[in-house]
Amino acid sequence: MTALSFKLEKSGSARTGRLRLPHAEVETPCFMPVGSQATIKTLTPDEVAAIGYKLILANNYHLYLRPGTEVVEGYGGLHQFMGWDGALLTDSGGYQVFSLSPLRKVTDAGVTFRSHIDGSEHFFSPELAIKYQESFGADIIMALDECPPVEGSRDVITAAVARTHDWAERCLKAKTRTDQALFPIIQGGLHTDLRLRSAEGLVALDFPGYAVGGLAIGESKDQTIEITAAVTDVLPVDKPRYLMGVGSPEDIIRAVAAGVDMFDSALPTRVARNGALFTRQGRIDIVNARYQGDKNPIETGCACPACTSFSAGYVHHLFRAKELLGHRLATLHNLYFMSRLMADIRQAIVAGRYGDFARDFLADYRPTDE
Ligand code: PRF
Ligand code: ZN
Repeated sequence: MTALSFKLEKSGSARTGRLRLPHAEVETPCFMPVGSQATIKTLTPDEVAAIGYKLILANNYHLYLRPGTEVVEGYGGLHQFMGWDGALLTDSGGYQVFSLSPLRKVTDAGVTFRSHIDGSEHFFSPELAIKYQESFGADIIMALDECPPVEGSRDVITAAVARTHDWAERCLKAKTRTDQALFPIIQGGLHTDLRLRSAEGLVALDFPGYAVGGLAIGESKDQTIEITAAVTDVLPVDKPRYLMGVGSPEDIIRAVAAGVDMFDSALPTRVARNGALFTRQGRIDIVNARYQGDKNPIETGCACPACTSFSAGYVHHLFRAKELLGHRLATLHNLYFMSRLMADIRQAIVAGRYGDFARDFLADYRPTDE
């Protein structure tokens, strides 16, 4: 079985395509909900599938630490463990080691880190990151990378690019399963020349797809898009491009125009649990007193399970009363919004009117700082 095939339906700077994976066929550009701990928080797999998702994310760092690779292996892999029969992508844990671990030491051999759960010491090498991700069995697995801070010196970022390249090569060699696709991660901070060096070096190794990492970590939105566009420019047109950790509706709209096919972000689910709900006009705060007694849905015309059965005033009440159903309905609404947004994006690209679609969307949508 080939692990991945990608067919462009409409090419151009904004593209649509069809991504065939062992567990699903996915239309791109796509958004992948984040389930780091083998759950899209508050939802069952059936609910995630019902609002339009066929490919979701899990995380090697979280699942290696808890419940551990042997436990998941005992179920025959992550699909069986979590009861999800769609496609899965696991992130290598490279980024989480840098963002979550209280202490870490990176050498060419790998990264030694402490668990954010119990402080215990662990080690990831490129080979181990592959071994663990092979035991989880996701359709797409990610190479171990070093994600330096954007404010890092040029020397630090140059070294991270070299190490990330070396690690990607070692991941490729360590891989044994033929039913998983391995994507490497392009780093290089905000330095266009380092980004191109990273991208061109990884392209020469011929992977089935490429990820852009090290962005959306504190730089301006204009910088995120500028670097992304520079990188996609040197990537093969016939392979999927994945922009990691992006993001917000307004960032996705612009990154699609820069040629990105895949996105993931915990933002829609995380802010939902704070009562921040997406609408075409921007995010609303459902906890605000103005929604008390409101008999309209969260967003008029929204076909999500929350908007078709409940009022904004009821969801407001659930948040005020700290009832868990509020978190569930808010999550369903935001993920449905993202799924619908991606479908609208694909439709606009196919119709050759993406430029107008993006302009109209951005004119209506009031962005939030986060
Ligand atoms: N590397 C990995 N995962 C990631 C990132 C990265 O740079 C980012 C950066 N936004 C999100 N997730 N491995
Ligand atoms: Zn809704």
